[in-house]
Amino acid sequence: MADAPSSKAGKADLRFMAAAIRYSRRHLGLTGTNPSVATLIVRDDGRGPVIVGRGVTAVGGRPHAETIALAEAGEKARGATAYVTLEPCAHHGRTPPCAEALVAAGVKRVVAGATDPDARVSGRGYAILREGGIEVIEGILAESAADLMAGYLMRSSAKRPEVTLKLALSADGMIGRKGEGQLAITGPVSRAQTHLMRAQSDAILIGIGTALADDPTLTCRLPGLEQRSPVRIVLDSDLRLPLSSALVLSASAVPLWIACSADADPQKRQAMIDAGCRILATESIDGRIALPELLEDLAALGIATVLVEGGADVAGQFLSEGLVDRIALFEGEVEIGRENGVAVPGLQSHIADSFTPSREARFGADRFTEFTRKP
Ligand code: AOF
Ligand code: ZN
Repeated sequence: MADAPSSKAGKADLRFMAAAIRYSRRHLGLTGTNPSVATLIVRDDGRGPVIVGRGVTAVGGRPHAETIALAEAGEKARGATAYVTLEPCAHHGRTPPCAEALVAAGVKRVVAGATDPDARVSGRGYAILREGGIEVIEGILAESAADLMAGYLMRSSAKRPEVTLKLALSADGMIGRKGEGQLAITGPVSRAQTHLMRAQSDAILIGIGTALADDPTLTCRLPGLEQRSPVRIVLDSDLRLPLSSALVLSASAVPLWIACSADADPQKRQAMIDAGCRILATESIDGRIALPELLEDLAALGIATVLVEGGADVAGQFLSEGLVDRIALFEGEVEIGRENGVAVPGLQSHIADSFTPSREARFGADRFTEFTRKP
């Protein structure tokens, strides 16, 4: 991640901001339409810097990180430095402005990561701090801070969610075998990682082809994280998903949203609604859901991050329409063979043309690469 250095920030500032960014991961996917923000309050009484208060945006989005960190620091906040991964808010929402709280607590310096694009904040948070006599250093590790809030930032600025395409590829570049349902391409460590990605996403999306072939549940099944399953979305223009599918049968426990075309059979629609599903009637072109419209609707419903999990056609459609922001590519050791294999159309050229690797890892025997869009 190419974070720009700043002349006013010392080594300790970078270290504490990096720690704040790591801490902000704690509530990823749990803060509703609010981003998961972290605040560290650090003071140095001559014997080296010490963290005296820390906070991360609470589950559900409130209280904000600053409120929690200031409450912990108490009087120790006076004269301290606050590290905030996002510009402190300036608006009277359901809580009073964090920028005013930092001033009132007597904080001396604020070191901030990303600027908040929310029209109620954008620059005004910094202005309140400065007017209150606080030294403000903006944009420290801004790219890393923004990376963890990409969904929030995308929803605020582009009015659509951030889209991550998750793919498990065989050693010869296939995502499955023709005519077969789910196939174990990657190992257990990769699968656990996928379930963690689900837990940290607002929604997970598949096409009707995958729903029919695999009959998946798409929930997060990591021990302890079962309650963190995202909204499940199926692209199903003609409402072909059976009421007896694992998805529909679990619709009362985990939300299931069906994107169908506006002229889909009204009786089938009603049956889905009665089974606990939410219907998203969307324009469709040649039997395919118009993705830009659907994404706009999802953003309006509060969805900031979408994990696209299959299959080949859906992946190809998102890629060719330029709607993928991030690719999570898991590569296993299994060979499938070209004749029987199913591939995502144009995957390699899309990656080469529009994406750049941002993270690499090994999960057991599998290789993992995350790609983000080229600037
Ligand atoms: C902060 N600290 O921890 C977060 C912030 O509905 P409200 O009142 O909670 O306001 C939501 C807005 O607050 C959101 O759009 C973003 O601008 C900001 N998020 N701000 O100072 C935090 N999560
Ligand atoms: Zn706030």
